Amino acid sequence: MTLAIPREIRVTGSIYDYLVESSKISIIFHWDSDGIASASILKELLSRHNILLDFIVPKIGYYDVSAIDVPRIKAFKPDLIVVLDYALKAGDLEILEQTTGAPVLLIDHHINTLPAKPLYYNPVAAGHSQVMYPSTTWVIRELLRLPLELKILLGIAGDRGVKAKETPIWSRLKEYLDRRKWRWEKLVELAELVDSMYRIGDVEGVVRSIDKLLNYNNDLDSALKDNEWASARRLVEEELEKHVNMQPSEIIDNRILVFRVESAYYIASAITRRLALKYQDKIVVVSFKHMGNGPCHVYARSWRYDLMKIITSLVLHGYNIGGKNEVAAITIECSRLEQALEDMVDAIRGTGYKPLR
Ligand SMILES: [Mn+2]
Repeated sequence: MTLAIPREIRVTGSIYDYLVESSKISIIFHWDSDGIASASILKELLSRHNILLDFIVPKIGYYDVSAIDVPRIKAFKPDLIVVLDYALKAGDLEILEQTTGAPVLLIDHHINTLPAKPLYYNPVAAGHSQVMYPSTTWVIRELLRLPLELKILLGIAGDRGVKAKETPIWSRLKEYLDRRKWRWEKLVELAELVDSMYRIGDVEGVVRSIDKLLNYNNDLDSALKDNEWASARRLVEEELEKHVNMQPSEIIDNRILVFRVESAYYIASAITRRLALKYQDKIVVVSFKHMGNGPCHVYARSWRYDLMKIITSLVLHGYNIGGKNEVAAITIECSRLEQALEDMVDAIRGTGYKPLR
């Protein structure tokens, strides 16, 4: 499947030509492995040209234009802004364009509703299946017709983990892995290492990771031995260990276990995953308070019960919630955390505990 190349791009031949015609580009990228790998791919391509690049990490945990350092972009005066793997809503993208006066080139694969603009490349928002686009690196690969390499795989490993083996593109990945004699688990491990930078809240470390990936130049074994990533990973593991051994603060209907977690790290999703693995016949609900600038969350995850219905019911209550059958996550102002926890528990009880599948 190929993306239709929009008219304006076709004039100059390709998106690559469009990029290299710029002299200054601000690149806003998601703080996770896929975002970092995507930024790294662009840096590698553009560094061969005389283009000034400024890399910008949005405020971790937030997904709107207020998370972006717009004054910094204005001061840099780019002639193009590239947004990678970061699902801003259409209105926010418009604000970004209007306040900076620079066009926005968007490359992403998150579920989103976007107008059909020539510089918006989100095949999932354009109606293609999400399983065909497991990462933003995969979208970039297609757009720029790049050969498979470490950074492209890292994006997939970060977003899909071991589940990448269940996607339709797995056979293509497998062929490449066999040729390089790489095991997919090693790529998932690298993604864990790289993701540790944002989990400990090290924004500069996130930016440094772009260059680290470039310097490792497709050498997986060396990347896995990176000291800075490894020590961040150890900090994250210690923090997770600390919380995974605590007792639930409430048990409801003998099915719901409520945990209250406070951390200065961005581990709401990771800790919920660990606890759900430990209590596989229950529904784990984590009320997460970030002890810093981050957002608060209520997460629910289960291996046994279907949580899909609670998403619709909590959306009706006006919550900012996302998820799948096995997981639901509310992002909430910390002052409203207790109320959100209560509403999450009520919503789960309202489902009548329907088993998964
Ligand atoms: Mn992604």
